[in-house]
Amino acid sequence: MKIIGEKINGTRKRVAQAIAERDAEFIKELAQKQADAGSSWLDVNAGTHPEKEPDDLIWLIENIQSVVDTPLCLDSANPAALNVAIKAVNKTPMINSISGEPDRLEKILPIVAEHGCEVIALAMDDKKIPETFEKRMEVIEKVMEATRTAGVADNKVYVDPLALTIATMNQSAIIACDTIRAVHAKYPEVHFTMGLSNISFGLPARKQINRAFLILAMQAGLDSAIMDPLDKELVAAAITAELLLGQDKHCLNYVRASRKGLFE
Ligand code: THG
Repeated sequence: MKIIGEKINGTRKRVAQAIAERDAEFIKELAQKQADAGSSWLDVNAGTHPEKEPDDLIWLIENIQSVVDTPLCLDSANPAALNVAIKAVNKTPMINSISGEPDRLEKILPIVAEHGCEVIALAMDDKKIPETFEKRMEVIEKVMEATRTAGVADNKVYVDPLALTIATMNQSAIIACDTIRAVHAKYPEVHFTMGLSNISFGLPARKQINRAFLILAMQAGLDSAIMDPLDKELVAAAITAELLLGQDKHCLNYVRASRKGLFE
């Protein structure tokens, strides 16, 4: 289970404030903590207006890279911002994201192909999220046709089945898991990820829901998630689920986590 640390996101109030005030120390600390907690990538989302986004992304990237060497996951739908950001990174980043939207495929996929990036592919098009796993699968088939044509290997693609909140969509978790299973059956090399906490939006005790959902989705084939790496119980759930799914040879990772006090 690979973690994409979610915390450097300008849609969060405190991060928006740090970006506006150029509070570098706050961002560096978020980067350091998430890296120390075992993140494989750090998501970077400036969450600002398109005109400000390139400058803000560069500022974030430079500060993050001054303290950690964890690869970044550039979270933007803005090709201009991505084109600028990609020149500022020290390591090949993951791009978050493309989708079935023709505009994104035309403008973002070439960046991915040129730089050999990993890329998150959302199971939606033109801002519409299909309501059945079959329709999400159709979108992903279209996206995979495009990534293959662009020369992006299947194992560089991370499909995001999109988990909408269970508060308003009773079958949301099931649909996400079914989408993962269907995509995996047809494209066995493809990876999966998702914004885990979407599932619990609008409900109390969200961490409880996020944790149970992570385990269900891992059973379906989820192998990475955009999540809070500082939530110890969530990380503990991931490591334990991995153990039970036969993904932890000789139980080494589980035992190491236990020795480090993760389960206390
Ligand atoms: N899929 C993909 N990318 C994504 C998402 C997705 N990027 C953005 C988002 N969804 C995932 N990232 C976050 C980042 C932070 C929080 C949630 C999702 C977060 N949420 C808390 C909350 O909502 O209560 C706290 C808010 C706060 O601290 O202000 O922190 O689905 N591909």
